[in-house]
Amino acid sequence: MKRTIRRSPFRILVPVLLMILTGVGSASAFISGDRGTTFNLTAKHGHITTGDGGSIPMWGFALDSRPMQYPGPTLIVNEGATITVNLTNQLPEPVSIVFPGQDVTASGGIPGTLTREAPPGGSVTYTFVSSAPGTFTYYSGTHVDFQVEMGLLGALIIRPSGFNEANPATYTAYGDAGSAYDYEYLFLLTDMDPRFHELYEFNKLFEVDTTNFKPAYWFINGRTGPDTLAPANAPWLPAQPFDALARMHPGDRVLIRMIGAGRDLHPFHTHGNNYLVIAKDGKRLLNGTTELGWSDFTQTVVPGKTADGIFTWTGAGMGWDIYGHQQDIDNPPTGNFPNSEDVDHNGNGIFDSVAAEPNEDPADHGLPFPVTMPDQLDLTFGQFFSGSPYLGAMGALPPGEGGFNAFGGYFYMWHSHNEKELTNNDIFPGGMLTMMIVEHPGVFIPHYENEPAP
Ligand SMILES: [Cu+2]
Repeated sequence: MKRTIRRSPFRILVPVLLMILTGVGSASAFISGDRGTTFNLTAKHGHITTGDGGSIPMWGFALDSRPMQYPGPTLIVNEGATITVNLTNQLPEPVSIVFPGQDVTASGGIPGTLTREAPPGGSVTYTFVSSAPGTFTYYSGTHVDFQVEMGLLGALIIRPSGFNEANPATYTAYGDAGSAYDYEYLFLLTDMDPRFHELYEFNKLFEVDTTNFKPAYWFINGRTGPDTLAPANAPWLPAQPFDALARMHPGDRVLIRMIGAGRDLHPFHTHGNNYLVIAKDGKRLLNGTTELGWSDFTQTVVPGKTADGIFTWTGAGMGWDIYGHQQDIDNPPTGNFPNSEDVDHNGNGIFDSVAAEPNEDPADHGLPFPVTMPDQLDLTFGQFFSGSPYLGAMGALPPGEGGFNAFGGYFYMWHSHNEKELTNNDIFPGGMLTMMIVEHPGVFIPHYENEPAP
């Protein structure tokens, strides 16, 4: 299926240049992580970057010989496997890992309060059987108030049996049809009081009092806004490999996995639509086959807990045809186009589709855009508006406006609804803030790494 939106060369060139600069639109549409049954993690020192240009000393987990990362590697395993995590400690105090929800056997190392620990320079091994699918977290079980603050945490995702990454038709979170999805995204939420990190950097650990917690940074997947929108593995964020940009088409079922991995709770809020909460703490909300999930638009993401939601957006209820089918926008939609029902409204040789899109709200099909667009001189635009109100279409914008919207999608902010958390050290906007983009059905969004475009 070929996409052939007609645009002037100028209108294509400017967005493409800005995409290269910003990376928006090229983010992963899947959860970046490490697959396997044995993981060799090292607890070590490193630095991360914040959206206000800060550099924060951190402790974090690294896989094999890779640098420390924040959060730690996302461990993606299959249901029923025996998982081994070997932890080596390069930090100046004992470190351990707890895996809430897993029945863990620890061996080696030294005894600790919650589990066995790796002493400085030493190691410890944890094994467990990944007995049930779901969204889980892992974090340090030693000196927790400080070590979690410093970054010793990560996500654990257990795939249900029958899951095949290369076949999106097998995608479910919990093995049942109610948890089936097209795309999945991780939102691991953390917070940070940089003063503790500065005291550590200046060798004043004895002055750290974590009861006096005043966070100034809030993270999604280890990044503050606007870095959340940069691509996964962006070279300028070497210790923060995960993006947090969600992309979908109208009608797609999108699994959102939320993890409270910091010290504070955060009301994570989706614009665009409600979603169905289908699981808590890796447990599917079912009574037999009866769905116990509820519809919501804000999830209170609590430290140590996880929640899963299924989000869908079709444009239903907008009150106008989001594809502009009866308008002359020279925007050929997908499929067998043009066909007999399509019309060249203004006779310029470019056909406009009249047929409804697969997930389109029939009540809105063909309805005109309800207002007259104000004159451009009377508007401010920002960087996310394509210049056209129609999905997948681009329009003219004044010089310097737009540019972050490569495919004429609709942008919705997904963010902490504690508005203070939308800052980087008191600078707005930033913090726990990212975007969801609804893309035209013809825009290719890969389901997995290196999926070939059709
Ligand atoms: Cu909002």
